[in-house]
Amino acid sequence: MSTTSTTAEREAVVLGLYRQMARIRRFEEVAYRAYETGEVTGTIHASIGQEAVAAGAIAALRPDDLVFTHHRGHGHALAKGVDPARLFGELMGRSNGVSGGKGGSMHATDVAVGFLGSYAVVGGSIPLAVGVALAARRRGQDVVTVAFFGDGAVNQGILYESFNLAQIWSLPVLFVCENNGYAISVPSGYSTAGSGVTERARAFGLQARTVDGQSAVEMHAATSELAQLARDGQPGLLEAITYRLVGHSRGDPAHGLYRTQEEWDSWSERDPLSVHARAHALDDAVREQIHQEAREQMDAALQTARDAPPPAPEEATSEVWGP
Ligand SMILES: Cc1ncc(C[n+]2csc(CCOP(=O)(O)OP(=O)(O)O)c2C)c(N)n1
Ligand SMILES: [Mg+2]
Repeated sequence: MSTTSTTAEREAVVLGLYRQMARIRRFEEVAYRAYETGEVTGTIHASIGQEAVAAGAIAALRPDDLVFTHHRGHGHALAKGVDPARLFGELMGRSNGVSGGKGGSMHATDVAVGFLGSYAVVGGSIPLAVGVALAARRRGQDVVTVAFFGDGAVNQGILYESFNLAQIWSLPVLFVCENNGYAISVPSGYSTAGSGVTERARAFGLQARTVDGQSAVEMHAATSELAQLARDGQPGLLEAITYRLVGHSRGDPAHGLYRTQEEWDSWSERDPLSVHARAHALDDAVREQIHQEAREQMDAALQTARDAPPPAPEEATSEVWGP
């Protein structure tokens, strides 16, 4: 939010961020149920607990800015404007899916809204974003490209090749590391040497900040600042400190064998929806109305996906590679 925005504009942003987080939360609760009953056939990874990162960061971008994400990417897709019915369709292998129902959760792409895809390969989103930022600049397009990835990607060599090229070519790219402390069951402190990805990015000359990933407003403010710098040719990195309140994927209970109940409880008190409601004194009735709308929207979206036919067999190889 800029310092010149009016109170009404600020209130609209605050409510908009809560609404977006409630939509993402509900989408994933519904998707997870459909996954457990077998309606979603491929694997999915829920971002419950991490919604402020997607909602805050993407609300600070312009509609024509571009987003790449990783395996835990439903929130980024929805915040970027992907229709939830088409995202459910993708998860359920239906023809209305954003990738024609042939990709699933980790190969969902919707170019029309600037959502350039979710990627299963850890770190896969990173070099693609740098390439797209280079292409956009060469075409004279005034857009910022954002790559979301997890802390599990910070020891992939490609991240540092990407930092380097982004910096020497002054590319309009913003890296957003969602540091939820674990790569599956491995704590980041076990696998990552030194002081972490923010310091590593600074060593390349990038503008880098560590942000409270449980605060949608902080994510919004930091992204506004760094996206503007990226637009002006100064690439950046945000390290969002966050936590997933669910297991890594199916078969991993909420806090798993690798996280203590105490740790989970303390992060649960910092659930991003509660943090936001407390920080902005959101009325219970207003919150309930927003959650009710999210429930209705996601139930209807699920039904639309259920009603869509599966992809036609003759479409099996179309649009799998190139147009
Ligand atoms: C190159 C590669 N290695 C291993 C895997 C298996 N894998 C899937 S998710 C994951 C952990 C990723 O952790 P992180 O990047 O922190 O994201 P989070 O799951 O915590 O959101 C791993 C190792 C993979 N998909 N790609
Ligand atoms: Mg992680």
